[in-house]
Amino acid sequence: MSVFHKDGIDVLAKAFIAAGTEVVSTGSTAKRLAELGVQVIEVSDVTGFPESLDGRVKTLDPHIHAGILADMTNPDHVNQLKALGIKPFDLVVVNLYPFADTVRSGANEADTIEKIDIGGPSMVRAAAKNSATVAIITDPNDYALVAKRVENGTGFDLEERRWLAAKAFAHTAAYDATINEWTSKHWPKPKSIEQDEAGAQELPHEDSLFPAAYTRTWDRAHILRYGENPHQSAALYLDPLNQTGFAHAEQLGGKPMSYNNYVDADAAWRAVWDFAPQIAVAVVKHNNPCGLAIGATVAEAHKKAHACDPMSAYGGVIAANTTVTLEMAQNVRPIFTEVIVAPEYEPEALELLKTKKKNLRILKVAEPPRTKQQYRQIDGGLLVQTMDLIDAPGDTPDAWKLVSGEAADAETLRDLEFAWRAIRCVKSNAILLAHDQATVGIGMGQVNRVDSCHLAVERANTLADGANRAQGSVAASDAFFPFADGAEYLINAGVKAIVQPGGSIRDEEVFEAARKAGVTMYITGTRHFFH
Ligand code: 93A
Repeated sequence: MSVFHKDGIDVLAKAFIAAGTEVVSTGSTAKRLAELGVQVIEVSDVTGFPESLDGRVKTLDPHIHAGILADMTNPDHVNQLKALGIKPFDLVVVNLYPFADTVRSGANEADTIEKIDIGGPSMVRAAAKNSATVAIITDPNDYALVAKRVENGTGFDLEERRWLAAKAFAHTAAYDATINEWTSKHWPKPKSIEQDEAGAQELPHEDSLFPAAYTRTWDRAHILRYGENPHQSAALYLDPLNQTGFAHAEQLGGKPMSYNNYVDADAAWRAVWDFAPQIAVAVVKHNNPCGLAIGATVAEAHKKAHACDPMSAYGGVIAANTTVTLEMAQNVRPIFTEVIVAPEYEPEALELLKTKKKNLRILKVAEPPRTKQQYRQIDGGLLVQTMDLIDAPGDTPDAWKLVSGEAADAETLRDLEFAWRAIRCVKSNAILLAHDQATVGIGMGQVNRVDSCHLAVERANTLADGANRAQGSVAASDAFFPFADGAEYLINAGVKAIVQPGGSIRDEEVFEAARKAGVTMYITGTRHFFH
């Protein structure tokens, strides 16, 4: 028995004492077991070798490993062990050095390396390989089960030992993958090797941006009630190296999160942080914003975001990038909302939401998003890309090129920049109309850009009071206009300025349509497709 975390070992100790089990153990585990009254044999007494090199060599010894690996159903192994004077083990209990915890704690490199367990996984893998005669325990949740089997003297049967072995291999695989993730991030391929690799393929992005995509490990958090639809099963897995991200949100109220809640709330959470340090609120439905705004206060930002499309906001998800105030909570109260996510809540705001909106899932997330890679499974493969963050060249107005009309005044430019940032989270093809740093009409997810233009204008102009919000608004397009028709439609609807990537072979026709109408048009050179 060799465990880093000593929690729960009293249960085992009691069983070992009751059964008169002979226990071999390492340094501090042995000490703890002895304190609990177990007759324990120090590992160095078995190996005849002191625990050395600051504990790096404790159990790495044939006296231990032959005892674990001997298949006692094989007479030859039995004879060899006898000749060597080595006793076989029936049970191995190991709890590895906490590598992921150490990385998360911000430990320096030397301390992190020291927490790479070598002897532990060797014993785990040896015992798992030899499930024919050895039971391997790596999960403290199984201690009670071990105690039961030890106390009643039955031990584990073969089927049980194989299941334990499968669990153990999953454990060491995940452990190594986490180490791999850390090392590939911190120890990238050096220039010296790249230069010496004859004919090395030039990669457009640095290899180290994709640490261990295929061997990435995720800890299963819990099974979800169902997936995107009730007939699909689903689970949430957590990144062992990021315990503060959105997936680790603290839930302060409401029903359990559903699969779709996670998808939408994560999208909303990402969207609002694209505007930091400004105060922003997003209302998201089906992974698309139906309102997004910046405000002087969070309540104002929410009011503006909600006003974009009050009908669609029904049953939506709300995200704020700052503390939710009582004023905002009061405004949210009458709106049917699935999830609210924010870094913090005023106590009175939280109280109001918890008591007056019992079904509202209230999430608190410690940190802005920092995920750098995105994965998408395809049949027989996995696509990996770096995340689309709003920091590409071309994302700020100083990098834009004026191709039509007069340079925008400060207020228009502010709205254009807002619209450009907001377009990042709208599913393609995306056209977004904005006014006063708030969306007023969003056309999303259409298979041609003109339809998105129609939708954005229609949404802008379908408020109950008959307001024509397209008139005098600014527009952003997530990718270039392939033809002039989309831009013309926006111009005819009264849009006063447009920002778009440019790059179409018909750019000149598009620019010309804007020039003819005296509409300001900027090109960014960057696009923000989102599928
Ligand atoms: O440094 S090690 O890789 N070298 C070893 O030989 C070894 N044997 C067990 N780490 C080793 N262990 C690990 O020590 C176990 O996996 C466990 O996490 C820990 C228990 O040490 P102690 O009983 O002194 O707390």
